[in-house]
Amino acid sequence: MSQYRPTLGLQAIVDLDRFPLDNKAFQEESRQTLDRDGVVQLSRFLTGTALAALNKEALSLHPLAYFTQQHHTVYLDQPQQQLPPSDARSWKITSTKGAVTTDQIPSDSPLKTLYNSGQFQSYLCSVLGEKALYPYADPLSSININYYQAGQELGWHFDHSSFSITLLTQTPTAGGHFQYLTSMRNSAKGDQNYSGVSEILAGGGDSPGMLPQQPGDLVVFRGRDTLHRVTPIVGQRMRILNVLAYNVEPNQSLSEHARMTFFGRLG
Ligand SMILES: O=C(O)CCC(=O)C(=O)O
Ligand SMILES: [Fe+2]
Repeated sequence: MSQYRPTLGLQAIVDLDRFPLDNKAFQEESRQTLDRDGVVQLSRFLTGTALAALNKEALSLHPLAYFTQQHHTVYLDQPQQQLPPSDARSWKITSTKGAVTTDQIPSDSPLKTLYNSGQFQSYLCSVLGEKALYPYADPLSSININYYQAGQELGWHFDHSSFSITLLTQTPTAGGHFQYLTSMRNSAKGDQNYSGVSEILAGGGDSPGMLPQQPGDLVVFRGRDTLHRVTPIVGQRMRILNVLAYNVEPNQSLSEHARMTFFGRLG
């Protein structure tokens, strides 16, 4: 027997009293924080009802997750073995996580309501300084649920994309900390900062900042020039992170190579 589940509207998903998404002053405050820190964290953004629904959904979809382990550099390239082992271009980074894709998430999921909400997208546009945001043209990449199990991690890296939007719904038993160091390269100017990045990989340099994330938090993050990682998960409770991915141009698909790597299929 199928269970009746009322579709939640935006006001039932987001705490709009604390986070008035269409308020200009609130948008401006978030934009300034993002520009200054490279990250905006809205603590307990989700209502308790939405958080419980999303966690239940993520746990029920977990058997469908595709798990991968990758080796790459912080720049997401293939390690150049001919360089000295201490060089950031040869230093091998490991990333392991599982992903459930957009097409596997029910159409009435609060994740989809939030992702498609005009009010939410307008807020993001004003915070990010973008005119419009578009979903991926392929059926897999717009919304993903990521699972990090015991021992899994995302090693130090820079993102290809200029921004990411995530919603954490479950913290692990221990570990799984999001750490970051801002302004560790200047990709717009082609400055990869090999020496500074190599120093961090060797355990030196500045101590990274840590984002103390709680279930229900929304994070808007600029990861292209900010070196970041998720430390290994410890214990049996998984870390569960929902990723809302948008494009700034219409009709874009995630590359076939990336889809095969992260999802094991194209559609
Ligand atoms: O899991 C996270 O919080 C960050 C994920 C991340 O950095 C990435 O997917 O590139
Ligand atoms: Fe990242």
